Amino acid sequence: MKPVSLIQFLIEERRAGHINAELSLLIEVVTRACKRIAVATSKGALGGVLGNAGSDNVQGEAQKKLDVISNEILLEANAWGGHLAACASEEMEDPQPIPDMYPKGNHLLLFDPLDGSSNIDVNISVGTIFSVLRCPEDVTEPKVEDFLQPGTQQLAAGYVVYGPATLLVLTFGHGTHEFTLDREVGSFILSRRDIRIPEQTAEFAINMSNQRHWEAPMQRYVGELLAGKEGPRGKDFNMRWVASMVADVHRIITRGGVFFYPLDAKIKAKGGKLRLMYEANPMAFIVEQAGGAATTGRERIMDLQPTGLHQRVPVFLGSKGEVEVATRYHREADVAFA
Ligand code: FDP
Repeated sequence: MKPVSLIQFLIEERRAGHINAELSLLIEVVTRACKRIAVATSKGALGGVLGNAGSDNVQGEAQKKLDVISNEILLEANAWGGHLAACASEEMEDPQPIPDMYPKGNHLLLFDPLDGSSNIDVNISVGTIFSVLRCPEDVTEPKVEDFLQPGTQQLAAGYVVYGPATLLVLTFGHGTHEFTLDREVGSFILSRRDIRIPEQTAEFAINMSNQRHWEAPMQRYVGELLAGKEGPRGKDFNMRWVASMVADVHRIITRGGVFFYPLDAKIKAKGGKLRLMYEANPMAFIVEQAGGAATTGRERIMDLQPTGLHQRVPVFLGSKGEVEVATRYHREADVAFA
C-alpha cells in the first residue's frame, strides 16, 4: 500500500467533514514545531540542551533547558499562522495572546511542551502533548475562563513521543491514529489507523513508591494485582513505569495496559499530580477514541468542568476492564463511607 502522509490524511479528514481548513493548518503547524523539538532533543549533550534552565515554572517545578526551548518553538510557530485566538502552556501562568500584528483564528491551543522532562538528561523518551478547543464566539481577547471547557469539547488532541522513533498520535474524535516521522523525508507517515486498546490487560503502570500515601481503595486494587494468581484476580500482573507519561501512554496505545496517577496524601491538597487541561484531557480523548477508558478514579475525566488552567487531577487510563475495576473500588468505598 502507498504510504499516507499526515498532509494527505488531513486532506482526507477535511473531505470527510471531520475538520475545517483552519484546524488542518493548526495541526500542520504544531507537528512542524514538534519536528524541531525532535531535532533539539536528539542532539543531547552535543546541542548544549541538557540540564536545568535555572528557573521554575508556574507550578514551582525546576524547568529544564529543553522545557524552555520546546515552549518557545511552539509559541513562535503558532503566533503568525492566523489559526489561533490564543494558546496556553504548562510553562506559562497565563494564556499567551496572538500578537496584534498577526491575524487571529477561532481556535485555542493548550500544550505541555515537554512532558516527562525530568527524564531528558538520562536519554529516556519524552514528548509533547496538545489539546485544541474552539474559542467561544465573540471573544477576541481570550482569557483563562475561555479555556475552561470540559474535555468533551476538544476538537483535537495529540502527542508526539521523542523516542527511538518520533511518533505522532492524533485524534479528531473519529478514531485514534499513529504517524511515524520519516526522518529522511521529514514527513509524518500514517503507521496505524484506528488503533484499538485491548479491553483486558495484565500490565499496569504506577509509581509504587507512593503506595503508603494512597487512599484505601487504591491500596486494595493494587494489592490484588500484586497478589497475582493466588489472589482474588486469579492472574499474574506485570508492572512497567517509565515515569514519562507520553511513553507510558504510548505503550498502552500499542499493547494495552493501565496507567495510574492516583490521589495520595502528599498531593491531596493540589488535587492530584497531572494537569487536567494539557495532560489528562488530551490523553483521555486519545485513549477513549481507541476504545479505552479514562477516569479520575471516580468520574470520567472528560466530563470534569475545569476550574483552573493548571488544575491537577488523579488519572486512571487505559484498558477499559482494569480502569473500570479500579474506579468501581473507589466509588464503592465512597458509598461505604458516606
Ligand atoms: P515530569 O514531571 O517529568 O514532567 O507530567 C508529569 C510527569 O513527568 C509525567 O510525565 C510522569 O508520568 C510523572 O510526572 C512522573 O511522576 P513521578 O515523578 O512520580 O514518577
